[in-house]
Amino acid sequence: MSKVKTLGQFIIEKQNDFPYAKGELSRLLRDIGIAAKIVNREVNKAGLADILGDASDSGETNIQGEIQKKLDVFANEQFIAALSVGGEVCAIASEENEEMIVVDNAQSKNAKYVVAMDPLDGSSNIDVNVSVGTIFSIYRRLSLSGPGNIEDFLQRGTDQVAAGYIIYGSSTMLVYTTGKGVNGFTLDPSIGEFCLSHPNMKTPSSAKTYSINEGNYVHFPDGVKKYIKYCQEEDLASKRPYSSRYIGSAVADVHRNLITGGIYIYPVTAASPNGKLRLLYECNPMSFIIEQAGGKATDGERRIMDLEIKTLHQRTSFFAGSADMVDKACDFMKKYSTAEKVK
Ligand code: AHM
Ligand code: MG
Repeated sequence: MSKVKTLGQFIIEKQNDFPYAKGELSRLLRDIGIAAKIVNREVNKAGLADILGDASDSGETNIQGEIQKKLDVFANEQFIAALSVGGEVCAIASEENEEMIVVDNAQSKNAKYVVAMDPLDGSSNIDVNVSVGTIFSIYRRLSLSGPGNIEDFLQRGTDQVAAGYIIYGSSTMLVYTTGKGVNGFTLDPSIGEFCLSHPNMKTPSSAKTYSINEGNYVHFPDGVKKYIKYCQEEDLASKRPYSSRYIGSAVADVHRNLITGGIYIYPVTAASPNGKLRLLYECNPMSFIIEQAGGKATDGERRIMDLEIKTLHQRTSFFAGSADMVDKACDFMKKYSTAEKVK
């Protein structure tokens, strides 16, 4: 008997852990896995096909004013299509769409979930063969029936039913949680299946990697500046100086730090006075995973998953990773940055 356990087998095996709507959440996760395989196929041949570059000659931009790459568009379409026909979702929120996408078709009549996603995060890395990712977050709808509405998305991170990411890296992995630990699956291209490779992932409470775009140093809050200096100081007991590792794809940076331990920080900066990353479909799902793996995620002061959410594309500063390291960074924020600077 093969010891390989596929994502599909694992989901079914674990579905009794789900608080409700067992078969439906299983099917939804399966739909995400299928879309991920299709996106993976395209990401992997990005250098071969004429798919690199901006979405249109005119430089089509998404609602945050960033240039969309063709693969962003492709990934967005694939996930929306898979979730729409899957029948378990009544609305989708995506980084690439200003408004939520209402799913109102025959299949979605009894849908109980909404999905928020960043279909292709780190897209500036596509052109240079560096890891990118998909992030997703699943909520139970609050509305009772019919198409979903905006209130269905404006729930706190603590209300997430499941969350995960796919990293299209040197291998492709899907990592997810339903609130009962974190499990990682590696895509075996020879059989076309995600196979359980990282059961019950736990992140070390402390480590020696810090990940931040230090090019923005001059614009960081004082607490972050002091924390970076702390990371660079020599101290044998705490194994400092730490190593600096920054890929520029949050999924890849968070994934590495999840496995080896470390801290990822995207603070407020002059260019991003509210932080750069989005609460709904980047920070909340990654925070759910990190916490489930034993780590912590804050905005420098408050737990990310407790933050109130008012808009789909709301941004926040983000300090996430090994618990002791996040605590330390927050100590520096408390000591050297006024509350105004981190809000
Ligand atoms: P994106 O969603 O437009 O790709 O932006 C999010 C990305 C993160 O993946 C990454 O950590 C960060 O932006 C990098 O930003 P910067 O280049 O400012 O360091
Ligand atoms: Mg993104």
